[in-house]
Amino acid sequence: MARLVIVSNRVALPDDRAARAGGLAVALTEALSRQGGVWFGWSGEIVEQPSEEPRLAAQGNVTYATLDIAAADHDAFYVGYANSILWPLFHYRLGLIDYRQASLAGYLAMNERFARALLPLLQPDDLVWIHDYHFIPMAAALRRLGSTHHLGFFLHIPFPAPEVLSALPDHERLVSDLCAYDLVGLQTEGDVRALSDYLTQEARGLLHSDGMVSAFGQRTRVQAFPIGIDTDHFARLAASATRRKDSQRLRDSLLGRTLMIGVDRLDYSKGLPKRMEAYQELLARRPEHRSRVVYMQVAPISRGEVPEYKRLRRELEGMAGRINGKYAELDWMPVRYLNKSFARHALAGFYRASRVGIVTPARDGMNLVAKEYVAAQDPDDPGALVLSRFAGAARELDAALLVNPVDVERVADALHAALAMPAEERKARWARMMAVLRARDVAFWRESYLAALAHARDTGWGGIRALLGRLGVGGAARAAPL
Ligand code: ADQ
Repeated sequence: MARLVIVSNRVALPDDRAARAGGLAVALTEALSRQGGVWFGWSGEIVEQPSEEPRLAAQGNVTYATLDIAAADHDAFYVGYANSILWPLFHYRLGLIDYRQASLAGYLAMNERFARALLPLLQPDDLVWIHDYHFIPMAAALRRLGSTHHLGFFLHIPFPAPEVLSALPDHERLVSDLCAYDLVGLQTEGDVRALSDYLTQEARGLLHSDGMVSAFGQRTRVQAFPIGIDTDHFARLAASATRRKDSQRLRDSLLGRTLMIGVDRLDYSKGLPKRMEAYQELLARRPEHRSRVVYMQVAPISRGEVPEYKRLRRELEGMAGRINGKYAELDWMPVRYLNKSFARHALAGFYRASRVGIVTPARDGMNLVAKEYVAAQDPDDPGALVLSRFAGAARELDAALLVNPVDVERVADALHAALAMPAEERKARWARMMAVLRARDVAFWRESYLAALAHARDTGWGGIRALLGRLGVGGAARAAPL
């Protein structure tokens, strides 16, 4: 069995319990310990003079290799290009893009640097699986250094429509670099359509009947792999969490009131201000819910160094304060707004205690919270999910109450419908969603992706490239005719 090499911005190191707790980290760790291999990425450390050599730690047959980065590189690569250009662009927020050429230069330079540090760790038959928008140019950088490895990429965020993507001055370079992978995995069929449209319309590429795409003098496979969660494990966690102290404390604090929950990183893609507005609209239009429901929004601060996130934080504090100021009673606070992270078992218990899950991002690659909320429910008395049609998860969870988050009045209606939904309907909707989550869990996602990557190696351009590599003509592969 080929070794697996995972590349991601943050590495779930063996001693980092918080980072290793999530379903994705567990799934990747499982595959690594089965196949042996390397997990490579940023250490999370910003230092004055970073070493070019990665720091290595081993556990069993897995090596963890991490690089520190300098403050200026962090600003250009992570804060700048990744999070102030690509993140808003891929989430359709063109007005929030803070474009700087220095950010692009930093992004490309960091990808080169990471590629140079990774290459010596690779063995010829490794399957290399690179994650997310921080590392789109990594394959091209590795190929320039002569790599003939089988390189796969998975994008966790949405892929934007060609009209949106072409607002980026460097769009051609970015997509051309994406085509240096043997396999490009995206979250949904909609994302696949968006990239295929770009390749055919903007890049005059060709879609082949076998699912391959040729563009920019390269050949790659583009396919949807909707990410899942560890459904059964999460369901068990939620069932046992009801006996835990934090769940009991939450239940006691409600004094019999109905709980609605939102759990999101504090990010403008998650649609939080519109969600607060919708809740306010619910209280305004449906006075019967006043004093009877509590909306708890858990929103840990993320990317606090990016100015737009600071602004969002102030806006939400103001909104939560205004709703509470307007509607609170002596013994009732309509909104509980918490900038905190919780352990997974605590979160699982909170979901289960909530009659309504509110997941209304403006755009989201998938949204795992929607899936976790469903998995955490009591099968005999499940809650209802109100879900944005712009979350990738809406394709699979179409038995949720689907909403357009900008239509605040209709979202308020959906919240009311969720609160009023009879038990039989809640059970029927939940059973449909749970069946999908069981069939397409995170292990299914991982195995489908890895099988497709191995297949791309055996059959596609990757196979020819690997052969050329074995014959010692590595770098030439990129220039070869299709
Ligand atoms: P995110 O944008 O981070 O992920 P999401 O899919 O919702 O969004 O995942 C968040 C994860 O963090 C969930 O597992 C959730 O439980 C956890 N989390 C959130 N708030 C927490 C808190 N307060 N305490 C503890 N845990 C918390 C990106 C993309 C998504 C895509 C994922 C996976 O933006 O669209 O679904 O990657 O591919």
